[in-house]
Amino acid sequence: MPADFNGTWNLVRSENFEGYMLALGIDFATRMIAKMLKPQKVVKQEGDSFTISTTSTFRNYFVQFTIGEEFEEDNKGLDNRKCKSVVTWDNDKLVCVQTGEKKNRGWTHWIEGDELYLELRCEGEVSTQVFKRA
Ligand code: YOG
Repeated sequence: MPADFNGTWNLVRSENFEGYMLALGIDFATRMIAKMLKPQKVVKQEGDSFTISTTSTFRNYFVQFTIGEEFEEDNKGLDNRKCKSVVTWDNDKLVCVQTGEKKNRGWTHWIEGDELYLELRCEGEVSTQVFKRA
């Protein structure tokens, strides 16, 4: 029985988001705004089908996927690159590989206690974001 990520989650802390944004080539002014944000995630999970919407006062991002099915991801409003993405289960972790111009790009979600974790990877940088239920 895989983990249940359903719910509304608010960012409570993060590590090295600056490094991750630098690896993505996000400009200084945008990074200054982005690092102040406290985004909210709404995860809807039905079996192996997911929608994740991430909203903030600055930009919003929405992604929809089914486990094991590669999809074209357009990172509009983020770094604006396109990539081919696929999400799989690694035990109770949700692992996304984003193949494109940037090496080693992807993310992993998992739940630890009452917290939702998101590890963001790009090139040599790793950022961790932690969310709590709203
Ligand atoms: O989440 O892919 O939950 O897609 C990554 C920001 C900041 C915009 C956030 C807006 C990357 C300016 C989404 C933040 C930095 C900075 C709120 C992470 C790029 C631009 C949208 C993500 C996955 C997994 C779902």
